[in-house]
Amino acid sequence: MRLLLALLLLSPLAAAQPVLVAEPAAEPPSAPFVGPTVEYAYDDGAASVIIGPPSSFDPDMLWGNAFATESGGDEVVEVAVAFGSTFPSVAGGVTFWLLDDPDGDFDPRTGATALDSVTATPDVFGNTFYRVAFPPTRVSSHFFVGASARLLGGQDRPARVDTDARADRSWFFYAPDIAAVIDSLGTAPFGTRMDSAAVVPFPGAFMVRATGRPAGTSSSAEDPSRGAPTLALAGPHPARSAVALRVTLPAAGDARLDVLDALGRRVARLADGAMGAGAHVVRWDASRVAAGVYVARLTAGGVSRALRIIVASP
Ligand SMILES: [Ca+2]
Repeated sequence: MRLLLALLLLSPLAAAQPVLVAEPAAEPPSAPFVGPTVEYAYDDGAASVIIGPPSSFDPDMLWGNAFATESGGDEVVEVAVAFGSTFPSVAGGVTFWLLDDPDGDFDPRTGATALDSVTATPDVFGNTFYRVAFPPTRVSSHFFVGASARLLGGQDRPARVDTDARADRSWFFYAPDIAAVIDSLGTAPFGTRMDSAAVVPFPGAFMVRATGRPAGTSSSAEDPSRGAPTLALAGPHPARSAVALRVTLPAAGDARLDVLDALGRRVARLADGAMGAGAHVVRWDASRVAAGVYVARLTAGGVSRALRIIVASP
């Protein structure tokens, strides 16, 4: 437990940040949807503690909340996170994750798999939420939303904790590459629930929220049945070891997804056969290929799509 204690570096905000940066007065842009929504949140909008890694290592850190899906909110369209003002100091942005966790235990280490992710660079800090629009994504009875980033140990403290709020549904992880363990968070080298008295000096809820709406209310512009097959990145990029690709098919049919190296040689075949209509996240384990540029090629519905992928050194 002494080791685990050393892995956590938590500071009262007042002590860590004697001078807070000014918060911008302008509201961040709102997400492009209208209609009734469900707001998932545990915090009350004011954090008293910020969390980051200790100076002994520079990890990927993931922090977020587990929620039970509410009626009328089973299609997640937005994730919102409030950041500590000591962030960011490493280029690469923040990855915002949505995981489905149907086993109902509010524990993302068991049974949770990533549905989608969006990478962006926050431009607001403090108790102002940075909002990220998600492709409308259906969740089951329970889900987990979080943010991950590559952090400088001892310097970055991006995760804001509301110590007035319940702590038993907030989770905190370190890993060398979060994307590589996102579908099996139980294997992350370090993970804790935020009410664990042994390792969490300041229990509370992370300021990580989600917005849901009734499933099936997608506008025609978002309807995957319109248009041609598409291929897009669905995870952090450049990738280090795990690459997530989002394939969207307007109609069910045969689809083939290959990865080619810079010389056009096939290095992986990720799909070859029947695939249903709609969006699918397909993962490529790039841990055994050399760093460099690759091309993902999707062939479906009589058309071909290519997407450039950069695999970074681990
Ligand atoms: Ca679970």
